[in-house]
Amino acid sequence: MHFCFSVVINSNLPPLYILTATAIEAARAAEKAQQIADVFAKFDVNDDGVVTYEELVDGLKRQFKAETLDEKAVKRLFSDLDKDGNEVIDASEFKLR
Ligand SMILES: [Ca+2]
Ligand SMILES: [Ca+2]
Repeated sequence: MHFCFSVVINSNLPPLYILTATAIEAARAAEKAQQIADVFAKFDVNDDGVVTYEELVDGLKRQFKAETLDEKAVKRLFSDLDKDGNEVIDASEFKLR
């Protein structure tokens, strides 16, 4: 313990701190990836690995408990997410903020 403290105090870039920070970053990134995967799975109802426009609409309705949605806004969201323009959103394109 004493050694750890002296490392932290004596160095401008304490290795222990960097290690801890990196581990926390990695854990956060993993957690975020997991959260995105969870949300993606909720939208991908038929579990074929892609979210169609219909699945996005249904998913958003469930998410926001809405009967109707602003179709223009959903279309814009869909085309924003569908980066390669193949009319489906795959997991790598799926990044709701
Ligand atoms: Ca699907
Ligand atoms: Ca796509």
